[in-house]
Amino acid sequence: MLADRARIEVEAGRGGDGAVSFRREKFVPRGGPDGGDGGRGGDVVLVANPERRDLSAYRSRRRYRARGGEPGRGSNKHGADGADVELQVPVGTQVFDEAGELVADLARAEGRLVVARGGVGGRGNRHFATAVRQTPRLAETGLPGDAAELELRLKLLADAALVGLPNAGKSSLLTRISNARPKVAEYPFTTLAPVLGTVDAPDGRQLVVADVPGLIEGASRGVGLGHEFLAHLERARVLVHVIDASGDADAAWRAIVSELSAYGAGLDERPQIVVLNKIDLLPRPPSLGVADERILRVYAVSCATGAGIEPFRRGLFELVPPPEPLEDAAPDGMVDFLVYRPQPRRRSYRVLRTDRGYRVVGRPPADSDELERALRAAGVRTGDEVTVGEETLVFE
Ligand SMILES: Nc1nc2c(ncn2[C@@H]2O[C@H](COP(=O)(O)OP(=O)(O)OP(=O)(O)O)[C@@H](O)[C@H]2O)c(=O)[nH]1
Ligand SMILES: [Mg+2]
Repeated sequence: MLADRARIEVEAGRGGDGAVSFRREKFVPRGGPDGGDGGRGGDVVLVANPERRDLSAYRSRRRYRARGGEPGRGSNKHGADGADVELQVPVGTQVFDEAGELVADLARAEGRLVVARGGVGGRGNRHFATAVRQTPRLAETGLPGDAAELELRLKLLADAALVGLPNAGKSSLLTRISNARPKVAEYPFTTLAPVLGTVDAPDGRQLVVADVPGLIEGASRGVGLGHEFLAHLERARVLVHVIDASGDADAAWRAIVSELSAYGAGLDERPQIVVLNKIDLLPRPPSLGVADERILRVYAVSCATGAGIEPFRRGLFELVPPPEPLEDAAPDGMVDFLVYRPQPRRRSYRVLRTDRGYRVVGRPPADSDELERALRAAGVRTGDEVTVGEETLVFE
């Protein structure tokens, strides 16, 4: 079954601490400070990978943490940056934050989104030398990395999508025209999750066609399998409306169109190719009684015998318009590189590590819980001394 949703927790790496160190040289009794800076923490990055089909990789594992930066060392040595964690997701993945807001849409192959930015490394003690303080016994701690809880949702990138009542023969049609082999059976709601198939034209063109579960009247209110699969249709440029022509084709057409319009998102305005299926069961070729400007063309086929399938397949290539360039496409053709900032972090204070413990400089947060979290994130443990302003406290 296609995994089209996943919830993940991401945490970027903490920046490495700056070092407290002094030069040691022969004949130089007191060398100057030479503590290097800590490395940056690794980012957590989503990468749109065209070889991924769904989000099943994120079903079993939910938490992803990037490595922290290494601490700085003596002799002005920088700590190494923490490695990034790259999470491969299918093209078409949308990212939502905890509030349910859409953060990004990875609609293009190789698009990248930094979902959690690594913390900056702390500065080493050489940055803290002044005329009066020539042997600074303090250095900055690294900043924590961003953390976020995200929901990933996959919207299939199909050129065309099959819609229709259950049992109309949508899966049979996809089997006829594409490489996909969805389950076909004589009972309604055989298809429970969307299936994609690739249709090849003799000239090498390819179309991706989605088979989605059948809709019934009331689907937009949650009847049957409901309408949640309709989200997958939003990106299809043409709908292929499959109708069992051995029944009342006009009524079937109206029922589906009213569900599409109840769903919204412009689905009911999408151009349609109507496929009247199961003509092997009819004495005469059927015709559709509705005339509607959304209907591009009507085909009569039999998925059972193969009659009419070839003209339909050719028509598909003719009627599906070429993809529109994405609005956000970079003008120079470069892949998107986006950064999602969960909470913009501009801190009014820093946490310094001293030889006795820690010192908070600047304007510390009024909220003591926030300060405690910041101290913990900086590596402060129970029993450590923390100086805030003029006060020195023991961290508990
Ligand atoms: N006689 C005849 N039967 C057909 C034809 N096309 C499909 N069927 C049968 O109709 C039944 C339903 O076909 P499916 O392809 O599973 O229909 P579906 O629209 O995908 O159904 P859901 O997945 O339940 O929405 C199956 O028993 C098929 O064998 C056809 O052209 N002629
Ligand atoms: Mg089906």
